[in-house]
Amino acid sequence: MSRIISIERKILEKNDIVAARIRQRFAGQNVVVVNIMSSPGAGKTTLLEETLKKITSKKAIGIIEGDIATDNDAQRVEKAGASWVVQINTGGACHLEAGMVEKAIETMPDTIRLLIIENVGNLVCPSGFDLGDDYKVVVASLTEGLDKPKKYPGMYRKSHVMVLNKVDLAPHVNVRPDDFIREALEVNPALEVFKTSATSGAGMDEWCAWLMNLRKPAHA
Ligand SMILES: Nc1nc2c(ncn2[C@@H]2O[C@H](COP(=O)(O)OP(=O)(O)O)[C@@H](O)[C@H]2O)c(=O)[nH]1
Ligand SMILES: [Mg+2]
Repeated sequence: MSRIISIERKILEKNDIVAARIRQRFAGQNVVVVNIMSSPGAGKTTLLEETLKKITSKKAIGIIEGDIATDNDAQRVEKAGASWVVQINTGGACHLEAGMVEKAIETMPDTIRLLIIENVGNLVCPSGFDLGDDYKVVVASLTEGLDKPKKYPGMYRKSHVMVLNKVDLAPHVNVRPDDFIREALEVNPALEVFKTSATSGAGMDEWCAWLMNLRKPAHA
């Protein structure tokens, strides 16, 4: 049993070394890195497509897509106007690791000021792996049910921001957005919260304004 624990620690230590390297590289270039995480289907790619349509003319945005298989999401965000896109296929792994990101950014042009990473859909593993990011965002969907922040506290504790998406479905799923937000804040009172519907456009202006005004934080 102790052997399993020490292997896990070694994997995480190796990941942290690479993440520090990524953070150092982007600190020098003043590139802000945002790591977007959620369960599968919460609406990460739709949120990114709508975000890109609104702000890509004002800022050069690079996207790294993480999925177990397919390049569907890379195609979607490319069509929506991303300046540079790489699709990572993990081939089975349920999260991205810093080594995958370091490889992906080898071809990233210097013009990119904001790099958004869409992690593999999963509410557990992605939050355990530092990708050299500055901000972690959890996209929650109202359809997941009220109990998810407390069932998956690691994800909510590690995140700086929660985007509560699919608020347009509130009448159909018996979950009030404000109740979901209260549950999430009980897990992490420091969360900054946005309420969105990526399909109707509600709340998108506030979320896009936050992204546009991001500054490189002091850690970097
Ligand atoms: N009603 C509604 N559906 C949404 C919203 N955002 C995304 N969807 C739908 O949810 C499904 C999954 O979205 P996708 O962006 O692929 O999720 P991802 O797996 O987190 O990237 C798609 O059918 C989207 O059209 C939303 O705000 N409201
Ligand atoms: Mg997606």
